[in-house]
Amino acid sequence: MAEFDLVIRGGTVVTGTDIMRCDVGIRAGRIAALADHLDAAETLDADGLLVLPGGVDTHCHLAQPWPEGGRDEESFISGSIASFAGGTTSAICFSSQFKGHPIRDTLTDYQARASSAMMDYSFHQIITDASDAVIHEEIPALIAAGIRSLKVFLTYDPLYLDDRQYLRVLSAARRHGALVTVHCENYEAIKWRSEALLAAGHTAPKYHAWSRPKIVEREATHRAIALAELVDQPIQIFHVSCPEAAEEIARAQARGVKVWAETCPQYFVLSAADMDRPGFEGAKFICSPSPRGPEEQAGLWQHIRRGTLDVVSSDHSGSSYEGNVGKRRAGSDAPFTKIPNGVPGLAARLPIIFSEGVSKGNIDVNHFVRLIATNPAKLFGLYPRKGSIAIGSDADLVLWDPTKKTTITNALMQQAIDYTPYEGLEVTGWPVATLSRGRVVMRDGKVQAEPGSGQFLARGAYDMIRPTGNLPDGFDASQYP
Ligand code: DUC
Ligand code: ZN
Ligand code: ZN
Repeated sequence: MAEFDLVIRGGTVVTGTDIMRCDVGIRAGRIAALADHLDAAETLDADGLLVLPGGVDTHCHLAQPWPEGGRDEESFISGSIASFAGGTTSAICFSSQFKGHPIRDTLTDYQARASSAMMDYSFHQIITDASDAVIHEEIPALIAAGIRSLKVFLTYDPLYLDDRQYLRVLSAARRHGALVTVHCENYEAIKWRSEALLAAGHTAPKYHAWSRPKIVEREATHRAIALAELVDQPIQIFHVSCPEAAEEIARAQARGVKVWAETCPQYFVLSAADMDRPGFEGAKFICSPSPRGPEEQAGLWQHIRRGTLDVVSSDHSGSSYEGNVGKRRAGSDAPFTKIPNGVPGLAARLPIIFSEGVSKGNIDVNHFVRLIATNPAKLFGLYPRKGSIAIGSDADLVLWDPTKKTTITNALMQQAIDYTPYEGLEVTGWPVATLSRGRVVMRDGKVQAEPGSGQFLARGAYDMIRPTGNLPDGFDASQYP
């Protein structure tokens, strides 16, 4: 009997810290050996290719229900196909609570939808209503069930939490052991500016960026951190779009606050100018925070190199451009306030960050692996099962051609959403095969996997999210919510 089920032969294995020319032996879905030469009945030739850990995308919206009816267009099946096409093998998506309703009203249905996934997956739980029952009963039950991260919005109707409600969520997370992830933009400031823009007749997509300048993100980032510091609760700031917000994070990190931060591909290759394309086309680029400009893009790379920003996820959130359920839901001349936010990026994430990062000399290949796989896996309690190439880890791997030049098209993204904001972007570096727990699920762009073959990743307690014990005056208010 062969010692391994499959051997990846002759590639260059890259982890978050090391580069090794060796074979990878896979047995029962896990990495069983890394060695000079391994024999197996079945081999996959990786000569000339990099062998990377499968991407871990800790921020994507799949089949997420909306309070006003409907749900995100990308299903767990189409989302898995896009993920495998782009070299991602695990994702954390969002179970949403509707204000005034218990979490369980939406969670059971969401779990049923997710069970069709082909990639491995977990959930963040969005908290929109910090009621006593949610704080004292539902959050502890969720955490016990392996959902170890909560998401809160400091803006967006009807998701937004005020500061007191946010504090209640932070303190519940501290008591029971979960990470809190935060969407940071100032609710009142955006509302006020949007009303003023509309009153002045400024309704086109480009005014989306005008309604939420960098200051509203910087202010909310500062506040999110300050309140987390008050409670001594670890947090991750989602989708940082500009160096001004990153500076707030860097200052807190320098004080020893447990705050981490992600950014996304859209903030490196899209800009506010894209929302000013002719007609309604600008709608394709509307997402929040807004894409900025070349100066901010350069500033974000600096914060990546400094380590302020240590995760790049996609924030895949899709609404098709054609038809009447996506970006045109409120009509083709809808004001920017009525155009759904979000851009798709599950398949584009790795190619864009490799190309803009490694191929253009902004970061080295180990840093790339840390950003797209190792750091997100560690921060969300999936490591070492996910996020690295090590004995005993799941054999989630991407065979990567670092020199292949590709022009991104929506067909290559293999997603349900009918457009990509990256259409025509040239990238250097492309996935040629993806393995999920030892199964070859993508080869030369062809995805093959059984719906339902993905596994739910229940997450237990882990060190990164333990509070520091540094309370401003020693008083642990989280015991008295
Ligand atoms: N911003 C988010 O925070 N989520 C989904 C889409 C978006 O643009
Ligand atoms: Zn968000
Ligand atoms: Zn999001």
